[in-house]
Amino acid sequence: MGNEVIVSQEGHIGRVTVNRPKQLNAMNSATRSAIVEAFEQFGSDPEVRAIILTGAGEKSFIAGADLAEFAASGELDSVKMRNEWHMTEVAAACPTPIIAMVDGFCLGGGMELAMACDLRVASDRSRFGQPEINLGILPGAGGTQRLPRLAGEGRALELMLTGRMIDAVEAERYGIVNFVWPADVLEERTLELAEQIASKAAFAAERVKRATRSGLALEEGLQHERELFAECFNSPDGKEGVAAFLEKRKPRFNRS
Ligand code: CO8
Repeated sequence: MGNEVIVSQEGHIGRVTVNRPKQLNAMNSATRSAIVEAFEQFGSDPEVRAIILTGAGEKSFIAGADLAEFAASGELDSVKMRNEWHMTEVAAACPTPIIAMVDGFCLGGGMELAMACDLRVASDRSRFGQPEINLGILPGAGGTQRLPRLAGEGRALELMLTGRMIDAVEAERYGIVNFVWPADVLEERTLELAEQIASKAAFAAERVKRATRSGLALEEGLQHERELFAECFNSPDGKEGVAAFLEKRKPRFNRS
């Protein structure tokens, strides 16, 4: 698994830490596979009753997809995306409850992964956003489907159309985050929450999660979203947005 994702366990609590702090924990393909592997491993271990997903360092939870890898990837289609980005579905389907513990930037695919987890807690210095629109693409890892379900359609559209970042308090007000705590107690409070969940009947917890998820009828929406994402990603604006980020300049959009 390398050390880009650190997997550890303490008692009944499993922990998955994305460990690419120099890239603000942006996820490349290897990171995503390691996250999937960790969720599957913990999800099939009856000793593990709650999982914490977090990012290494004090600056970022996960700053989204690794844009350098994105820039190097060829044309995308929805099948390729499903194969490479199914970690959100794995998180949502994992029988064990997952808490996303956010300290710092929670952006793009990072926010989409957090939204696929069951609870989100954040330090007061965290910032959330779906900045894909700034890159000429869209939140293609479930964002267009999960954000409206958490925050409501109006707020979701506002965030996805402006690409603006919001702080943790606003994210809590929007319904994206369950709890906001000072950074110095984030760890301790999250562990308390995880222990509380771990102390309940795992059999029932799994079914609470499954029943809640099954009501969402996400599949059609996710497939539609993948198709639209691939169109954006393969478009000149999509290439321009990612290239501009890597070249540290403003993008020139609307190129056809
Ligand atoms: N990918 C790759 N590298 C990144 C990323 C990223 N997403 N974010 C930051 N980095 C790197 C920077 O390039 C920089 O590297 P270096 O030091 O080598 O120049 C380092 O991390 C530190 O970043 P900054 O210097 O930019 O730090 P700042 O504090 O100035 O800014 C920001 C922090 C605001 C977070 C800024 O880095 C930023 O805007 N990052 C990009 C965030 C972003 O746009 N995320 C969304 C990506 S798209 C996505 O996630 C789509 C998901 C859906 C996929 C669907 C299926 C295919």
